[in-house]
Amino acid sequence: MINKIESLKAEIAALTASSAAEAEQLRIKYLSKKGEVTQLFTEFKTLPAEQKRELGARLNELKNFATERINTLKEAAGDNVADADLIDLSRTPAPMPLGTRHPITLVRDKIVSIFSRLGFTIAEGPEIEDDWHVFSSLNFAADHPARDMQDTFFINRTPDVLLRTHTSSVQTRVMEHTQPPIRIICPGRVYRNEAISARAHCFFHQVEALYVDENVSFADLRQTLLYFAREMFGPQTEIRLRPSYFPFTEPSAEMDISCNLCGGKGCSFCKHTGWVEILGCGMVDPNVLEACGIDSKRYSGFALGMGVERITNLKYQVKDLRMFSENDVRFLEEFTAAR
Ligand code: 2U9
Repeated sequence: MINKIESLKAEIAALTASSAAEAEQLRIKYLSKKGEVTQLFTEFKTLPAEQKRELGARLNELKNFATERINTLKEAAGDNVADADLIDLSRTPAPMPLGTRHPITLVRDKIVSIFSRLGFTIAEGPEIEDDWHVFSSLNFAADHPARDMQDTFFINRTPDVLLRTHTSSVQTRVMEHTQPPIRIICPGRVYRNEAISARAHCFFHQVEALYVDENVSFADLRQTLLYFAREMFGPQTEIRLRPSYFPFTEPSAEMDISCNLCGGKGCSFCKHTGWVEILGCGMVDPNVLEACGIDSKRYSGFALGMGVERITNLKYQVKDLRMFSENDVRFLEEFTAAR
């Protein structure tokens, strides 16, 4: 019996198959009910007990060896006829996971699309900027705190090479080489030297808009804002403007919308006021128009700016700003339906 086992083992080790069908024939020859290896098990039953212990182990080893060897031959042959028969080629394939757009992208695209419908076109500019386009052209005083190292990232500690703190630098660049009418929307990433927390981050995203032409008035600004708020948050949305101050606009205002969670009745989200702040705006300061080569006696303009994270928080109630940059798939997958 030992000799038989050893010679079968050598025989099986030397087997070859040029197709899966051939390998299947080998399986039948050695491992089927009447196969040569299986026959040895039948013979084994008739042996005296004292021989069974050693031979049993060898026989099992042979069976495992034969199974593995023939499977390997089948896989190597590739054209696995038996498997191919099992594939239903008419079956609808399993859906491919498509991924989702990032919530900031979704909201940015929505803001841009609302302003596009009003005739605004997209303008973009560099994230690494100079003092003129980020501060000086925008009427920032020489000692304005935003120019401080504490608030702005300066590259190589050079006062004239910095990461933009707002996308207003894009508008100044456009005004420098374009005469009105100008109607642009500027989406982009901005950087501020802030400690990272649930409510602040060292980078975030803005969308700013600028409209410069003859006779542009505060009424044009207000109506544009009302259209935007209702397209973004629903037709029942009300707006209110509160006086504010920015170096680059005069007069300036901050806009609140009626709380989209409680409908203006008052809840913990709007601190029981019925209103939530969403953006800043104003009439472009004549100094800014002049600094960019536009005649402030002939032209006037309005501008507005908003943080995309803030709008996203209002729309989707995201409590912690850090969620936007951690790329936790469980968070991102919540936006599948909004795709
Ligand atoms: C030019 C002239 C004027 C853009 C404006 C704001 C008001 C504003 C903030 C909202 C939240 C920035 O992201 S935030 O921190 N923005 O309040 N931005 S008016 O005014 C301009 C821009 C360019 C040439």
